[in-house]
Amino acid sequence: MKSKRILTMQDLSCVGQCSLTVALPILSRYGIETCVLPTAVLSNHTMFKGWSYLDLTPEIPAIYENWKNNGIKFDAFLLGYLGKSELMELAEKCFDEFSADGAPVIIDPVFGDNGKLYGGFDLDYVAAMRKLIRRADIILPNVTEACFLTETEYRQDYDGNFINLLAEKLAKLTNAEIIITGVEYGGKIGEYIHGKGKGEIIWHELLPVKKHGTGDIFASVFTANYLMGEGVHKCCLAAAKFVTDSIQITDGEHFYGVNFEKILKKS
Ligand code: PXL
Repeated sequence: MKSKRILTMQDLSCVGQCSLTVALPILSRYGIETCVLPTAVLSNHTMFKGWSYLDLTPEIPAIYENWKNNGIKFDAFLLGYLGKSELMELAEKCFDEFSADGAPVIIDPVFGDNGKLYGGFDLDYVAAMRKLIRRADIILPNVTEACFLTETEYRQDYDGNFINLLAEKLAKLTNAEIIITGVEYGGKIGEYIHGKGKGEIIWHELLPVKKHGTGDIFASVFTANYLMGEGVHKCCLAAAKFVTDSIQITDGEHFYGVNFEKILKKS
C-alpha cells in the first residue's frame, strides 16, 4: 500500500507535550509520513505562567511558493492550535493548492476549554474558525468550542439533549462529520458522534485528573487510525484508550502534560 503523507498545521511549543511535539511522533509511529506547517514557535504552551511567541505567518507564503515549485501534495490535513485568525485563510489556500485527490481535512478547533477561551484568543478567532470548519471533513471540538462556534451559552452541567442540540447547530455550519470530545455527565466521559437522529456517545472511564495536551493526543491517534481506514467509532475508541493510558502512566507531579511517549513506546 502506498504510504500516506499528511500535513499537520499547528504551533510548535518548545516545551509542553502538545500540538506539533505530540502530532509528529504519534503520526510517524503509525507509519504516516508527517509533514509540518508550524504556525508559531512558543517557548512553552499557554498554560504556563508566561510564554514567548514568534508568529510564523509571514513565512508561510514563501513555504507555499516552494511547495508549489516542488509539486508537493498531501493526502490529508490535520489542523490544531493555529494561533491567529489570519492563518485560517492561509489554511484554505493550503487545501486549495496542496490536496491530493480526496485528501480529508480534519480540524480540531483548539481555542478553549471549561467554558473559556485560551489566553490570546478572542471572538474574531472563533468567527474565523466558524468559517474554516466549512472546509472540514471531520471536526473534533470539545464542548466549550462547540458552544463558542454555535454561539450557545456554555453550561457546566448538561445532558445528552444539550450535546445533541450543539451537534445539530454545528451541522448547520459544516457538512463535516461532527465529533464532540470530552462530553462529561453521569460520572462518565466520552465522545459524541453525530449521526442521523440522536447520535451516539462512546463512553469511557472518567479519571479524577484532567491533563493538558490530551486533546492533541486524541486528535493525532484519531487521525492516524482514520488514515489507516478505520471508521470514526473505532478511531474514537483507539484515541480515548491512548489518552486514558497516557494519563494513568503519568506521575501526578508532572503538571504540564502527559507522558504519552511511554504509551507510544508500547504500542
Ligand atoms: O493543547 C492545546 C494547545 C496547543 N498549543 C498551545 C496551547 C494549547 C492549549 O493551551 O497553549 C500553544
